[in-house]
Amino acid sequence: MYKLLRTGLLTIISIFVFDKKKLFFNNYLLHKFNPDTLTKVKHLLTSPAEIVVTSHYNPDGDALGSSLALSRYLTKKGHSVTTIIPNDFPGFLQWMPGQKDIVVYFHKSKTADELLKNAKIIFSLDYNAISRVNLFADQLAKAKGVKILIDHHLEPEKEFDFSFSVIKTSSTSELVFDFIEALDDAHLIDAEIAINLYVGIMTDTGSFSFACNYPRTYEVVARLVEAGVDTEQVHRLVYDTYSESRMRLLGFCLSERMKVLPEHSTAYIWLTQEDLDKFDFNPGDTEGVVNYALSIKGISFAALFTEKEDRIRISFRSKGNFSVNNFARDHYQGGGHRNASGGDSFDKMPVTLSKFEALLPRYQEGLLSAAQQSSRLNPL
Ligand SMILES: [Mn+2]
Repeated sequence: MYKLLRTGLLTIISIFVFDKKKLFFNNYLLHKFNPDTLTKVKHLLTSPAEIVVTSHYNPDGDALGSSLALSRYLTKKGHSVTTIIPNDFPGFLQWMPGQKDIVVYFHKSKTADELLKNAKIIFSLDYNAISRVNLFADQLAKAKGVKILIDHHLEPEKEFDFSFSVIKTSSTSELVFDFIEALDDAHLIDAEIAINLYVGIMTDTGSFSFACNYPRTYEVVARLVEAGVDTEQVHRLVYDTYSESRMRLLGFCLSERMKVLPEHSTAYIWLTQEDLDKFDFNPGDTEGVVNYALSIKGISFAALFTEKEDRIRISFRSKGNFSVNNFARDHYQGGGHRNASGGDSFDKMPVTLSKFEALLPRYQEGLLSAAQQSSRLNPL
């Protein structure tokens, strides 16, 4: 009887251990690319070609970092490469290595159209749908070049010829590192490439505070530091760059424009066009503002409503299991990641805000459980 019990127990334990191993193995595999896709892309890149690297509208640190790094890598491989982005990027990124060579579609649409038309290969970095390049979506859709996606957003479109889409990763920049390594070219990662990739990983994880629970992220970062990144200096260059008016706008947001709804574990901030004018608004000035609302104890859902000419742009952030990707998709024609997404409202500000508040009771259970979950150390 005792023997039987012991055998049974051992079996249960071994199943449990096996499952854990399998789980770990699967997670690890998620970082690896489809070998068949990889072989084909590797073959495609063997002879020098005209290549265009593109990224999304309102490019952020990851969009630029991944694009600049991939462009430099491909240039080192002997290709003729141009990076095209739809519109300007914020001032706090205007020191990144190689950024002067970027073609900004808004300013040079003719040049960009020619490049897109003639490109043999077009990379799409850090976005999951062609519409995300906004200004040149039509030209990109029409372009004859082979389209290759490298991205970490949910639900990528099927419009691409080859797709390296991995959700469980910190950033597209991390994937570009994986991509270069998978092509056996890790030795080509120099300081310039490494700095760009590091900017992408650092900004997309909010300086390693979210989307960074992957051992692989730290392995990659270790390699980037070895390749010559001064992480402290990069942090200063990106974050210690507030203008006085931006800092005062942040103060205004927190003192005058933030509403906290503890009963729904929610906090939101709203800014009208008038507010923005008062603080001499520059693109990028509200970057990160929404995270302050989320960092209040007990808050699991935060939103920032910014009035634009024709719409109200909304940024959503959440903690834990509450999916702002679903929330933005279901109510604001948007999407993104589970804990960071965006959408639009076409109502005026007061209506937008009251409609938003009216939605919250429907999500009560999820909001409270996310708040509870994020206020304790969860079992390993
Ligand atoms: Mn990204």
